[in-house]
Amino acid sequence: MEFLRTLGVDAQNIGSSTGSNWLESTGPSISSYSPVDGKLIGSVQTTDKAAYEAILKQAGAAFLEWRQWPAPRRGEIVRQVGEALRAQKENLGKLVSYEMGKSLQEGYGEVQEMIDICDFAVGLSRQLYGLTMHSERPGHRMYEQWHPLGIVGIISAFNFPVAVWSWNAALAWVCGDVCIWKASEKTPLCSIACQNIINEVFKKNNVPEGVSCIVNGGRDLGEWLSHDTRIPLISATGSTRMGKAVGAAVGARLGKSILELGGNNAIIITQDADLDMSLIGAVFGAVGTAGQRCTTTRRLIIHESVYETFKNKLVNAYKQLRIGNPLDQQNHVGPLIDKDAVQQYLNSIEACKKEGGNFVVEGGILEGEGYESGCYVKPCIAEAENHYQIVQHETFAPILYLLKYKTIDEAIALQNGVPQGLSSAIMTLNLREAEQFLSAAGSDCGIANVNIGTSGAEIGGAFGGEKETGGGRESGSDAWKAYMRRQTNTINYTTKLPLAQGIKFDL
Ligand code: UN1
Repeated sequence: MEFLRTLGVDAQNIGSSTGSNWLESTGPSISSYSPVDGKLIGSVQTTDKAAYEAILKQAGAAFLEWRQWPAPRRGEIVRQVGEALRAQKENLGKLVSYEMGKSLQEGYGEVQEMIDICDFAVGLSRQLYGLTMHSERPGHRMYEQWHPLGIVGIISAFNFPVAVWSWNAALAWVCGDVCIWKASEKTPLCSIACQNIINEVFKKNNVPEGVSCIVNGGRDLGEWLSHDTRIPLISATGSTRMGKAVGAAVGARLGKSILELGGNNAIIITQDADLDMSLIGAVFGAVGTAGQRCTTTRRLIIHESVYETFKNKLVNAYKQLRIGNPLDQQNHVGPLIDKDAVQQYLNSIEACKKEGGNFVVEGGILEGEGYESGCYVKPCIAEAENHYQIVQHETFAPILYLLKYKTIDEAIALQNGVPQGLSSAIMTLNLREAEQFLSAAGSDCGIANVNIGTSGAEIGGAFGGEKETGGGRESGSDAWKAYMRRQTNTINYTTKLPLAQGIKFDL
């Protein structure tokens, strides 16, 4: 496969890097098998303690230099990273699709998100604004500045193996920070490919060695990063269980963290919804990325008057889904990431049945030609109740739960009645319902949409959610502020020293 060679991931790779330097490590190697066909793609060497220490040292040294580059010049580097990604969109999109298993369209879409965040960050590099405040004292000026923070540790998940890193890295770089990225051990080759792509840009521009580092490995590496006081900010994406461990470790040393964890996203389909439009949003939301997005639609909360009609539309639509090799653009749905994920999918179906769930579209593993990897499953739909334990839980698989409601208050309560709070949506042409859903008494999620599904957020908005989703925000809006330290400056240009709050203090 030509794209593997072009991206430099076809052979045995070393997995630890400070940029152009690939470090020797004695760590055990991780083999990356494609869920598409079960074949070995390549392998990486995990980072051992010595390589980790060398990386931390180099990153620390790079920061001292990089923080002094003017932000717009750092932006220029990120602009060139965006260009390099444009040139490699096809290859990198294919690798994402092959190593992770999402459809090729979604693989390209993921690289497009990387390009978009680079463009966003370039503009941002001239807009890292602080406020000017009016001092209560005469002849004083008060204002605030945003300064670079230091080393940012990025822990990313398998489901967005390249985009989530770039949301963090592009912002961190224009903010003057340096990054150490630990990719998921399920998609390590994506991290090698990205490092290879940006290395050329960095070398050409004499960017200090250490501005972009990668480490590879499992839980150990995550723990080293989380406990390391040399890393002021950890940005972690993944399960709530992982996030609680990272959040506790970083919190115990009073570091900062951005946590982007599980979702249990619902679409409310009201009696005033455009049902055809709702159908596309619901089906793409539920089966896209084989149900492995944080923003995947897991629950549909449907008004009783349109419940049967919409259920039938869904059942028909599911019959038309083509499941198979995601690199073949005929197919809508690819495989799950691995056999563990398949087992969890099966367990969840069992659990749902035990609690009384009624499957209107049955699930199951696909077998036979093209399905040899054992990771292909059928997207399924169950009528269920919100209080079922399994409905309260995020299963990273294409299982969709149907819930019925009578009043909009009840629908909003169901939508909010889960431990997670990432993405939410309402399908309605009724202004009152839409506004109620978006109000302070409406959806409790970080993302709330009207007449759009739950997945497929643009990079321009802040991305993240509340409750067990972790509370962090990445990507657009003013998410950049988390990557900098705020400094309040007060300057006295008089010959007197008046104290704040009118305090008198004479010697
Ligand atoms: C994730 O699943 O971790 O909104 C991120 C979306 C994508 C990002 C998902 N833009 O579905």
